[in-house]
Amino acid sequence: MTQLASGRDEPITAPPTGRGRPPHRRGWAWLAGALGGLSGIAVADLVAWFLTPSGAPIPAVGAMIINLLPAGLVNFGKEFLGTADKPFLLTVIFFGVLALCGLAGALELRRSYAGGPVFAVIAAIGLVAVLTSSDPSLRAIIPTLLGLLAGYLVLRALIVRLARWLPRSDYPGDLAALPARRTFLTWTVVVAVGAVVGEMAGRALNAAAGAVEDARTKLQLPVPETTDPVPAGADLNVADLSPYLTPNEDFYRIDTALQVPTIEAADWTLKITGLVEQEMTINYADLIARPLVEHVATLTCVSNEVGGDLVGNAAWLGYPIRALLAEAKPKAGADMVLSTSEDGWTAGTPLSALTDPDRMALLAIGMNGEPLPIEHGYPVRMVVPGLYGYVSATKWVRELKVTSFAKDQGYWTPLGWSAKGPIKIGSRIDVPRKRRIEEGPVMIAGVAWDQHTGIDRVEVRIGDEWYDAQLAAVTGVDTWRQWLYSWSATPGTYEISVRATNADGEVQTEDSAPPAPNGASGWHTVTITVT
Ligand SMILES: Nc1nc2c(c(=O)[nH]1)N[C@H]1C(S)=C(S)[C@@H](COP(=O)(O)O)O[C@H]1N2
Ligand SMILES: [Mo]
Repeated sequence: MTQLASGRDEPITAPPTGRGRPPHRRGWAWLAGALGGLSGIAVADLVAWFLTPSGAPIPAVGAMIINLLPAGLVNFGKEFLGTADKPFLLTVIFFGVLALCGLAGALELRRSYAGGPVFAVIAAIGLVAVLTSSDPSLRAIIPTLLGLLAGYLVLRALIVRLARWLPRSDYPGDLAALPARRTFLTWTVVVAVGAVVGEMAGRALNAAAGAVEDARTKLQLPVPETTDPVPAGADLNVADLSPYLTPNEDFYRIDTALQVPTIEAADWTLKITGLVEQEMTINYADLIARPLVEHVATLTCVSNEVGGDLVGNAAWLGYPIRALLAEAKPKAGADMVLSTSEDGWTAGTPLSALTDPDRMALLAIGMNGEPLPIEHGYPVRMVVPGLYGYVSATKWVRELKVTSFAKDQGYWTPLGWSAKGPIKIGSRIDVPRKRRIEEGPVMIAGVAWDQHTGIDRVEVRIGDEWYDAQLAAVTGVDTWRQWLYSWSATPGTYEISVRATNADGEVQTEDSAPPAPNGASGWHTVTITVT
């Protein structure tokens, strides 16, 4: 018995006694199971906060239940409980899960691994819920999976120790049960404290992130003084062709942030420091009280491969950076602005691009008529037409330090990327998307860009012949331009390439270069078989 009580790798066995289990052990087993469940929920919530808010399983299950319930019942709940209906539902789910996990604990005590299926079923419901949510993604399943694993490991650890704790009354004079009991109780207390603290932290963090998102959606954007009205002919309305303005939810996202910074607009400030005559700090209210402009500009990532999709076009609402810099008054010797984000990421932008009266470099607060989405830099980011994002487009921006390229460098520069990153001429074939098509009239269409210079010509090569594409209208030189060529396709296999010419007459080079160190080049080419 001594060995059973203290052995580490004993299987869980029923106590060798005919008198059955004293009832209190069952109670402890339920508690152990519920603590396993709570640990699992805590881990899932913390991981969800870290990775993706839509991965938190309980709110997802709540939303799923509301969707599944008949509308009448949902409305009844709303009338009956008012705004408490959602918290009420979430509380019911929470304690329902803990009760089921308690059951899993009782089963586990009776037979090794018998609690596993109960945990698996609970997790499966959570997985279905996150995958059918309004914002489903593969990474949204990670919190629930890790929660399942952690929860079940905790349950096992507690039940194994509980099984070793044999009632002393069955073994008069055997003190071995005493350390076993102490071990189990110690584990229970440690797990309980850890799980409660973890879950409280997870909830607080998720709630804070949720509060920022709520505030964001309620924000009323000021009306800009000037806008770039999008001309009717900017969109050629070809099926599958990238729309002129990229919807926010389709806009590519690139950053080094593991956890998206969530900043309340009311807490946001921007410092302008360094080589300036007048250091200054501006807050959100000051910023949006200024005359704002809306400017359409295409953002491109230096990592974009030829034919890649790390490029998007949006109407940015913001305040010209040059106006702020004019107040701060850069000193002689400065040629760069090092912008720093909430998460410490930095970009080094040529000062000249930010003070250029002809270039609309913005501190942006809005994107396509909405407050900036959190993952695109809410509450404030930089957008500088003509420069790759890594040297200009700092999201969650908190500081502009006026300095020099000789003294400072942005995040990616020491990692092998050029200190300066003017955008290269680019063009892409979007349609046809299919590589095998039928003969007859076919639209070949795509987008071409050379921000801040503008695109004047796009040519398509089909086989050996070059053809001029039709160009769509644009708001100005800072955006991409749709192009279209209608082709009468006859059977055969064709290589189709595209090249653009900018407003300075520079033709996009055929020489192919990889993204590092200063952007990819070459002609986007696709092979199409016509049958
Ligand atoms: N804070 C922060 N801002 C950042 C980055 C980053 O990693 N952190 N990446 C930059 C890069 S490389 C690009 S291409 C653009 C992308 O902006 P988007 O995610 O809104 O498309 O953001 C820029 N701003
Ligand atoms: Mo980028």
